[in-house]
Amino acid sequence: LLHHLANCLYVRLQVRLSKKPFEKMAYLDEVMYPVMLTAAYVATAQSVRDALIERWNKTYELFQTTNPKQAYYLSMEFLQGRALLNAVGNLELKDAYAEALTKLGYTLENVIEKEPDAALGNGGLGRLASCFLDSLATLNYPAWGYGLRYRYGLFHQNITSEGQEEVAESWLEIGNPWEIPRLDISYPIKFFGEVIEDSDGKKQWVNGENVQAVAYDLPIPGYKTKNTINLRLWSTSVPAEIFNLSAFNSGNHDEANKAHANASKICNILYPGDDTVEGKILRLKQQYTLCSASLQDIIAHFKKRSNNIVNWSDFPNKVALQMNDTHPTLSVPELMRILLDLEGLSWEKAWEITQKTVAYTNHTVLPEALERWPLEIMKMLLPRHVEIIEKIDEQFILSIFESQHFADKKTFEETVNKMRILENHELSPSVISLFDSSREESDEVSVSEPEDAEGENEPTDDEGENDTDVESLEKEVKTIAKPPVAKPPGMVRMANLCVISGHTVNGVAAIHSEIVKNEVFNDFYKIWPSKFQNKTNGVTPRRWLYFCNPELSKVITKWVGSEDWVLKTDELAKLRQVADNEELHKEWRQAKRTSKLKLAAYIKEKTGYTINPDALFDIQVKRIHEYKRQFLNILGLVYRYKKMKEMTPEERKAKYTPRVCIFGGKAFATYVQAKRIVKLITDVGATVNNDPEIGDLLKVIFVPDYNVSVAEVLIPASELSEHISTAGMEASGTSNMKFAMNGCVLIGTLDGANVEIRECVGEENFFLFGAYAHEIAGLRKERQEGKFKPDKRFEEAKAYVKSGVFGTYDYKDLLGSLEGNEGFGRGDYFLVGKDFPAYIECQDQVDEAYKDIERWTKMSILNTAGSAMFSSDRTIHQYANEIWDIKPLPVP
Ligand code: DL6
Repeated sequence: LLHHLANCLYVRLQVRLSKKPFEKMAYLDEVMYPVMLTAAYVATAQSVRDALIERWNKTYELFQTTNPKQAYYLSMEFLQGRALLNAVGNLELKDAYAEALTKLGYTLENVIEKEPDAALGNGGLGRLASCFLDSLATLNYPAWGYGLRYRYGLFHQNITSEGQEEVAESWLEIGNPWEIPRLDISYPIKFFGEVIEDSDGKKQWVNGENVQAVAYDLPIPGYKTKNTINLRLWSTSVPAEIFNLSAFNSGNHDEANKAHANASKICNILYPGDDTVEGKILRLKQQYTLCSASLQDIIAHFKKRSNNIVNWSDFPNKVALQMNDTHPTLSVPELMRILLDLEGLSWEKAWEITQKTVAYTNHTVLPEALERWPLEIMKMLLPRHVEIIEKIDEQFILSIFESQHFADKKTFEETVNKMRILENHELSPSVISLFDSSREESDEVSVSEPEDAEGENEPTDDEGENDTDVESLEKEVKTIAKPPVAKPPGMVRMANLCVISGHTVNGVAAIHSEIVKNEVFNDFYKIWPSKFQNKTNGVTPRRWLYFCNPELSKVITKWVGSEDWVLKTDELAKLRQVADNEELHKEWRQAKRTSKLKLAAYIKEKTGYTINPDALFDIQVKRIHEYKRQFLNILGLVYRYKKMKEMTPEERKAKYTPRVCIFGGKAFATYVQAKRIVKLITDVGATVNNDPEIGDLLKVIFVPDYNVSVAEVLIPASELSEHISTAGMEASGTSNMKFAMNGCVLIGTLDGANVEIRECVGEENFFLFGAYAHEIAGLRKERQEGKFKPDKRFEEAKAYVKSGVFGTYDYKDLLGSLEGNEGFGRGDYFLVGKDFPAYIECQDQVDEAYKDIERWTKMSILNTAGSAMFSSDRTIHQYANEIWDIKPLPVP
């Protein structure tokens, strides 16, 4: 640290000694200061990292020598955000670092802001993985995370007059002082090639493209514990010998570099577009790299910890592998392949071990998000894995056949086709013949059965034959008349593979787990009810309250009597007893105001808009998606603005509470409708915010480039937070938990974790509106039948957008999605029109409630008090006890 700072001071001195005119010097200071600040950040991070490495080593040694059962969390996404504040906070060194930096002419706050966000994720799923790591380390569980080290994280979002613009996010530009490159730990990864069978009938996967996965370790410190676990991220390269030296020397540089370029592109970006075959191959390569490298690593640990006396039956007693959604599904055939082809186990043994080891978390019920990959592409890229998947599929079909009675072949085929892993794939001849022979047997039996008399009315053999003749003739004619229909391509349903292979399947909130059991995977639930569990998500109270909201944290600590709540969030419930205390109310509001002022300054800097810190701060931040219904929110604001314009200033003031409505979130680059929603929000903002008649009564702000660090500024300042998805579509949501913890009142539908949050904070402290999940299918049907009559106010809002008040952009395609009755993506599939009247009426209740500031403050306190169960510590204890069977192992 001193070395870096000395360098910076030296540069400063040189500038001063150069005796440039003052203005020039000031300019140089301006240029130099950010550079020095970055250097100060890197230096600070490196010194913290030293402490982390020491703890990391102790933890690793303990795991190695004790050999406990360990959980491995495989995820394509980890949304870590910044590490510095979290690390010094968890090590309880924040004050010491702040003091040291002040002495050197910096502030910890400024230094912290120099760290780029590690955005190796898209949204809730990735952030959940990161919260889980924090809790696993804090609770001393033996666990590691595995992911990919993307060169570019989730894109940086610029907001221009055209809407969202995506720019590559090169978070590694200044290096990553937190990571430890482990060039000593690498594993071979193969793609393509072919499968051969040796003379003993053993399968071998040969030839093809070979790359290597290299480990980069990120130490993850627990809070108030020495335990520091590992997030191992894989990067890809090629072994040195693969470099084509002769091609290079003969001037064919691109050819020489081809293998390198191919390998490095695997970890270039998160979620490369997959509309093309190349895109699909790249995504599958990413998924396979994660699974194969992690499993090779896990097996290497297992062998080392067993002192190389390997008892494979013991593997599930030592390893719990959690698949975070379906992206790591290839872990199943990869573990099977290793056990079968490399370790020589029988199919039965390998299958038993695999099933006991892997578990699957489902994070979405959206049909388009349940991954399916074209079989032909997978076969080309991973030929041996497809053989294994085919065998698992067949084994599953046979088990269905054996365990259930089917009235006829058609019912059997229908059931199997719904549930099997391979879609649009012929049943194998052995399955068909098994079915046919069993039918023959049962037919034979039925001849002698007395019930056969019931078949009296069936046609005689002769009649039957005649019928068949006519039928087949008809069929033939139809076939000639109709052009042949192209056969749909075979697909691999990853979720079905997960459900069939995993010992446990869990949803992420109570209502979501019910939908998983009763709708999405109902056929499986009927066969294996005990496989299905619920694990309501959680968030780490360290990052999401204690560190990001120090003002409120101080107030909480004072009123609950100690800082124990940071580890035992149940303590927060003590706030209930003092929720009416005026002194607490004053301190609570003061803390909120400090956060609001901070956010106001941030918004000024990023958008140029000035906002009133005394207005109600109403925030909706999350990925932009039609089901999350930012569209409902902005149409509600359009209606509000229209009404305001129709009133006299006095009427306006009497009716409306001043509000700052803040949006943030990224639209997937190819999701056109979501990008139109962003454009509409910014267009509405541009009109409303510059309307002198409206002034501070309404501001509509789009905060650009929403990410973890931006959330850390927004959430503490929020007073009302919007979780307004179409009921039944949001698996859980986790920002709803963060907002509630920070004393924010929620407005929302009965969806995802909203349901449980409302129960915990009290119905009177939650603004509920909208259709219920069980009504949605009926409401959609009603629409399709043309029975839906839209509310007049909804029509008004749409017409106001169409009128051009918010600019010249043509919103016909966006508004068009709310019209008609023709199914997905059209016909208002997300029921914005249906919920609109309830939503704006509920917002009127919010206005009223905020006018009574004591009532509002109490609601806010009760939200924090009721948020205890939404700590990821609770969630992790449940995973540990009910899925993984792992025990804490604290470093002494
Ligand atoms: O479970 C974490 C998070 C939930 O809170 C959100 O409700 C859900 O939308 C999100 N799911 C995904 C699904 N992605 N895929 N596949 O991100 O998971």
